[in-house]
Amino acid sequence: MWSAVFSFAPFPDFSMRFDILTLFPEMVKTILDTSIMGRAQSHGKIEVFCHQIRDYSKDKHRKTDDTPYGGGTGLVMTPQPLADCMDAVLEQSGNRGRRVIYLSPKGALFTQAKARELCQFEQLILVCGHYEGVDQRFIDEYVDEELSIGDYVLTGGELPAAIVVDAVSRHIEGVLKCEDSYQDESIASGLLEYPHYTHPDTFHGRTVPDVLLSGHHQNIAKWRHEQSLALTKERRPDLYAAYILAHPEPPPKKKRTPKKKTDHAPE
Ligand code: 4H7
Repeated sequence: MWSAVFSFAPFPDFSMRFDILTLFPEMVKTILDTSIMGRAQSHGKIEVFCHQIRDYSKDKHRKTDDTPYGGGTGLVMTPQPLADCMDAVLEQSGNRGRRVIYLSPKGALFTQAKARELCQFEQLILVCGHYEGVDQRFIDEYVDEELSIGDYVLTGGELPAAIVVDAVSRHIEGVLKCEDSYQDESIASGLLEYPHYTHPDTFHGRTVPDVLLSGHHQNIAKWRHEQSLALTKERRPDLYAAYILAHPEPPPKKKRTPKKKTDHAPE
């Protein structure tokens, strides 16, 4: 009876809404309609809307870019289509706890901690720049936060936007199945993941480590942790140092020295 009532609930309980402003909406949509992000959308855990900035251009040729003031090479995205696109999104999506993010190599580094922080918002609006980027006046008026996914140069902010949606969505309840999230433990703890093996037990003459075939859960957990530690120490000394600081080794247990038996009572 209750389920019948709730199935007609007027408010869908979407956990998080993402709006992406871009000149190439199909590029982002294709990525986010696939695999786990696609499933999260069809299960109503996240909503993704891609908006074509060009649709808001008031130019007779639907232009969205122009030459930079002061000269120089390349084109800059003009503020009018971006601002009108943003105003339409803000109007559509009502009064929510939201954050407007501009993806650019000048932004603060996007990390796992930032992904966890951003999943608290009800809506993220992601602005993708192309060409030389967007007019600074649009950024000053609308953008809360500028983020970079890493120290490399890309042709547009579309892939970074898809990466932010993916990394943030993983923190929303119900997006990952139990077995998907289980794998997260080691990286979330600040260590790199241990190596994984599946069938067959011999492949091209290479065997699976014996401990994984032993069925001894405690030994397996210990082996995996040791592998994670060794790999992190070798490849990411920065992460390793932070991990060791946060997890100091417990002091070695003192050996108990048996009390000497005395004939007479202590004085
Ligand atoms: C916004 C501003 C993000 C978007 C400038 C975007 C790397 C990242 C872009 C630019 C991006 C990242 C302008 C940077 C042209 C490159 C030659 C698109 N690249 N461009 N420059 N690391 N590129 O998150």
